[in-house]
Amino acid sequence: MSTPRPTPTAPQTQAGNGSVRQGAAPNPSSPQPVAPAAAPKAPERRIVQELGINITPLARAAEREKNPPFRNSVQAEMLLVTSGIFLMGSDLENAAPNEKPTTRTSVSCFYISRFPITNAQYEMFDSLHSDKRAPWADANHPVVYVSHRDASRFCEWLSKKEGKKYRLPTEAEWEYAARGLDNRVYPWGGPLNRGDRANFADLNTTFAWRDPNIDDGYAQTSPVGTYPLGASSFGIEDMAGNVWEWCLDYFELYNGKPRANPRGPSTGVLKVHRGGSWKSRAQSLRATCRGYNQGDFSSNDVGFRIVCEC
Ligand SMILES: [Ca+2]
Repeated sequence: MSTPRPTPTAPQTQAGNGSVRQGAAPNPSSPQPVAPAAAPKAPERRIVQELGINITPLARAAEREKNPPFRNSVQAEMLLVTSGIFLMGSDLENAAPNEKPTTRTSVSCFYISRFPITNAQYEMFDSLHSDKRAPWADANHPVVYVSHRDASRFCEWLSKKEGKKYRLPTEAEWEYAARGLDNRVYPWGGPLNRGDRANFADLNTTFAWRDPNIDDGYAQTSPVGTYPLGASSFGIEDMAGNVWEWCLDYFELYNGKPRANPRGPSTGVLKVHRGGSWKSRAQSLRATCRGYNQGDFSSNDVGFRIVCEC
């Protein structure tokens, strides 16, 4: 196993290693994108009709009643993300060009795992993968050294095992699960200025781009669930930092046209991953930041979480 470059997974608009612009921390006072209202008001109605989705509070309540959370056969907690419309991408000054323009996007409800898939869970599928565990990692650390194909095969195995439709999250599902209905910069809101929200390149690391003023407790990956205060509004944890997470989509640039349940191009080479990792600076942990790599790429800072269709 060759040692990967520090952050070969870095989003392509960067000069390198895990962030879009070195030292460009998000400004918490920056204007935020306008959040869509829970119940669509007049300006939203046309978009709601255009994207064909019911996002009223009553509809969301019905979805929650119909789709209670569950724990699956690999002991992954599956939490519901209710249908919604959000502004995908970012027009903030510190956003990368590939996060623009913002795009009105609808997503139908889905389950997503509360945490990234762990070593223990992945090894139920492929016991030999234990030989690839990172030397510092125990069973409860997120699995790494898994390619997009490996992650997809895990989903196929689980689907067959349970008779459900598991797959990787689409990039839109991932971003919506992280940002919620109020279009947060980080899953918890923001900014990232303390050590109890996410695992990134903090003072425990030796990277040149580390933040020497924040101690998140880990120099490499951390056990899943270490940062409950970093949960998104849907209760999904570890979305920012720890490991990049493969998404279903091939990478493409946004074009600003409203989209309903987008799945990316039908063909391509580069697969998207999201969320930043233990190697990344805070900037790359923003929920709109996009990384990508070839489907057979694997690294010690790229893992995945799973979606189950409702
Ligand atoms: Ca860290």
